[in-house]
Amino acid sequence: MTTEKSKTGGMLQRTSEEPLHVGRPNIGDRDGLMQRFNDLLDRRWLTNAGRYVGELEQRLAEYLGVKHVVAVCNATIGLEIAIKALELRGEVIVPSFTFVATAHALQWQEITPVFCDVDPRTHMLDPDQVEMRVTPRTSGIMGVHLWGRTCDVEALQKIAERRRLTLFFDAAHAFGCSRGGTMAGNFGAAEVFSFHATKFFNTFEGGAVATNDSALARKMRLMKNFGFAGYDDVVSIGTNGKMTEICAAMGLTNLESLDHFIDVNRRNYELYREGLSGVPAIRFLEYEEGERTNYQYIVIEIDNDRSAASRDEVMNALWQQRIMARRYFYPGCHRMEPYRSLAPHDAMLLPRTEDLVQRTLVLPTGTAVAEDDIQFICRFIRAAVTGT
Ligand code: T4K
Repeated sequence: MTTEKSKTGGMLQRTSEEPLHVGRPNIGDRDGLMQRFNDLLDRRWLTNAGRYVGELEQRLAEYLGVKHVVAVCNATIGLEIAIKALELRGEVIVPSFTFVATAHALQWQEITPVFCDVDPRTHMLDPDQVEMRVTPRTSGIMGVHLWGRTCDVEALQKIAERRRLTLFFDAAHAFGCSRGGTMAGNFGAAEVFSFHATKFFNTFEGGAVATNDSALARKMRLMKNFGFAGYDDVVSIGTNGKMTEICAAMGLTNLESLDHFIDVNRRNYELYREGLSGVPAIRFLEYEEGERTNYQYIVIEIDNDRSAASRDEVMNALWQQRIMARRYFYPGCHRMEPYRSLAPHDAMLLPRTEDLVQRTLVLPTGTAVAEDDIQFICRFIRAAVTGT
């Protein structure tokens, strides 16, 4: 890629027309994928307890070291099924700084998501704040592992035990991550992963609920298939949460390239760190030493008071270069409907979330992003933030 000085503010110009996305899908071995596609077409088995879904569930359970993995059509439905199977009701404490699916999965079942503030260092639930949001109506806590790190599981577990609440996790970002040497998938009553196209490990659309509770797993397996225990035998409420065979084929294929995807993400992360080091107005989200992580999001915070350009100005300038950086999770779930109308004063209780949504910027990564793309992005952001 070549670059040159532009007329405006010494900004650099990107010459490639190809947009750079935050969530370009990683795609494993295409020949292997096509073989699996042909095989499932030959067998004419497309969904409903297919061979590939069974194999994927087994491989995932081995990888995570967890007893049960229930594959689902996406993480949102996975969350809904877990919430229903855990018999939650009333209120559940969640962060507002998350993708809106976290809150919607509760509200969809007329359970109130009670938004709680986060630790500004990790962007995840602050246990002290959680404690303050417990009421007699609270039935659970849904921790969200953001960006490829796990939240403070131990502190949340203590609160849950003391207050007799159900603890479970939205682990949409945490596939392949560990805490204290234990893989995410083993914490709380259940953990829900997303395998959406934009996740570093994808099944086109998809997700999985992991649990070590056999009774819960059985219940969720029934629920994802309308409650059918056998032909003509419906034993519980259910929905259609099944993963298709074509999605499982993609998952099995991508699983074979998982280490490669993580290596590329780590390389990208290190390039960004190096390229943006020593800029006082930029804070990098760190990963935890000694833990496994997928490095799947490149998250920076721009200090609007110390930067020559605000976060939004930087993002808009990047978009003009076809670098589609995202300000996840702006403006916070509490400022989205229906939550904004249901609890209009929540913003006052969430000062750190309010601050974070103005500072955070997520940058392109994954196998579709090349080294010189990252070097350009870093030079561009550095110039915008330092005003040079
Ligand atoms: N909990 C959390 C914490 C989550 O982050 C999510 C989902 C969920 C729960 C629910 O999981 P799922 O039910 O989706 O399994 C995206 C994803 O759709 C969503 O899965 C993800 N989190 C969220 C953080 O990001 P959008 O609205 O930002 O997607 P979109 O279409 O703007 O795409 C993101 C980027 O990826 C763009 O830069 C374009 C690029 N892209 C996208 C697709 C779909 C591609 O290059 N190719 C593609 O095929 O939500």
